[in-house]
Amino acid sequence: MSNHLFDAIRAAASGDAPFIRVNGGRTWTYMDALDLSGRIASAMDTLGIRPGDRVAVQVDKSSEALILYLACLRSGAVYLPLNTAYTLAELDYFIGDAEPRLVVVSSSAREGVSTIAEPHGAIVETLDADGTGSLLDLARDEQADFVDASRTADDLAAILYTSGTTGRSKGAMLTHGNLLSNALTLRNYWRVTADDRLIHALPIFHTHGLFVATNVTLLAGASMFLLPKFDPDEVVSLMAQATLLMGVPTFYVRLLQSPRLDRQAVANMRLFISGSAPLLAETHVEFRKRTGLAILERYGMTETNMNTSNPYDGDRIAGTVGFPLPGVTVRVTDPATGTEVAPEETGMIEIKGPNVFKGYWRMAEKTAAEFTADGYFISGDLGKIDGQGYVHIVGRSKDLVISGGYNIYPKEVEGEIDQLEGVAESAVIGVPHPDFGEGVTAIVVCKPDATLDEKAILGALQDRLARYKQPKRIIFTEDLPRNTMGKVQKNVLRQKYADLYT
Ligand code: MLC
Ligand code: AMP
Repeated sequence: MSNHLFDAIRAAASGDAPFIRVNGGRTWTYMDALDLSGRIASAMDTLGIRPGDRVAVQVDKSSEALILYLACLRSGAVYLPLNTAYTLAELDYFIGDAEPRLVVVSSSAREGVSTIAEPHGAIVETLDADGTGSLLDLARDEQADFVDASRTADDLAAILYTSGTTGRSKGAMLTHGNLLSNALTLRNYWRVTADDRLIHALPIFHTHGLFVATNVTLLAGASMFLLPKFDPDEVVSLMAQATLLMGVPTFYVRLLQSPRLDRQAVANMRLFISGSAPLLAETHVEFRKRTGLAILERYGMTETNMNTSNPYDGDRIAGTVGFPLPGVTVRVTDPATGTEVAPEETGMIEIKGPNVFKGYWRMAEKTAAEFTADGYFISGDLGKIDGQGYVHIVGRSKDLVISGGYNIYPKEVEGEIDQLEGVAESAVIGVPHPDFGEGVTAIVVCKPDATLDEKAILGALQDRLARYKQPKRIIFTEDLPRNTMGKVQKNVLRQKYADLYT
């Protein structure tokens, strides 16, 4: 029997080497993680979880939460992490769509989540940030020597939901093969070894913190300082003991605000990596001036894992996302004709390789629509490949805002605002924001005689949308600019409000 991804993780693990270091707390060795993941997998087996069953997890970041991910790999379950910011209303959809057999939440959320999970036949167990909870109570009495489920490269390891540009959120199905191939490629490209110590300050419910940061660490037999969240002061303090940081651009913007960030502070650090959103060239330049180190920017997506990376040895060029990773093919096509364009010309970025996902959960038509006839995934990102082969991302054809590395789909926010009494219509856009990169902004047209204000609209969105999706500002206007086809001209609005947050 073999388990495609976990066998590789097991092979890279050296028993008594450290895996997770909790600042001011416990250090987990690889052996500790194997032991607990075995017990949790056994507990899930006792609960009736079988290979292919979905396990939805909405818990605070902790060592035990990462080990639960490993337990799912071992039991053959499909890991389905959910942003802790999601409201019950949002959770209801994910649970209904994915039909998980088990839902793991913090104890404070158990009651509320049970009311939506149990009607779908799911069992609800708990796991808290301090490593306690009903799931671990069950695991304590179980055997650690769990026999890993047999899983091939093509079997699902995880489903990560990405919001749809039109309509419902889509569950991106990622296989054992997708995750292993990408993690090995990144490990080699970025030269990660057992000597590396990563500062892990990202959330663990997205590709960046879960697959890029965690799988790469595991496959190198390296270790990580696991922080509950990003705190610039704590990160600067840890740099003396660490070698690697992976972050979204907001991390680097905030680190630059710390007077403690200088050459001395980074003397032990080998590599700073940025991704999930565009890193401003000025951030790259400023960081280099302060530290002497060039941030390495890479480009990825939930559906594809990582596609491109600036080089480890060669020039890391600000404003570019580097070269296609080994084994990944990136091409740029004319969105109207689908034919490949010449170097330096802008078009749609398309991707093919072992990193590309299997499809959207129970959405065969949507999956088919996002692939070309010759098997490339259509990213929705607009870009070009320059004469030296560096990929540049110049825009997006998808209506998407990226704020602090989180994706917000305007259609979802507009849908909530448009339902409110007194709203005639709305347009949600992203405009430059000094901290989050883009700030979610709603332009609202009220019905005649309506008495709505910003506070009333924001108040109404509280329980409907995760905090990071809620607009930072609401602007009222008489009407929305439209083209001759009647389509709202968001580019006009983005220009008009470009200086809102500066
Ligand atoms: C928090 N808030 C945000 C926000 N994060 N608002 C907009 N955008 C965000 N990203 C809200 C908070 O709820 C809070 O609301 C207020 O803004 C200020 O919060 P904060 O304390 O400043 O936020 P903080 O907790 O420090 O979080 C900011 C952050 C975090 C940047 C550290 O958002 C983060 O860790 N982002 C990483 C996202 C990520 O991992 N993306 C990878 C996706 S994978 P209030 O109530 O106080 O007003 C992917 C593929 C790939 O994209 O290529 O990697
Ligand atoms: P997600 O759906 O959360 O995985 O977000 C994927 C999207 O993030 C991509 O399609 C890009 O639009 C964006 N993205 C990721 N990395 C970068 C980067 N380095 N520069 C610009 N955009 C990026």
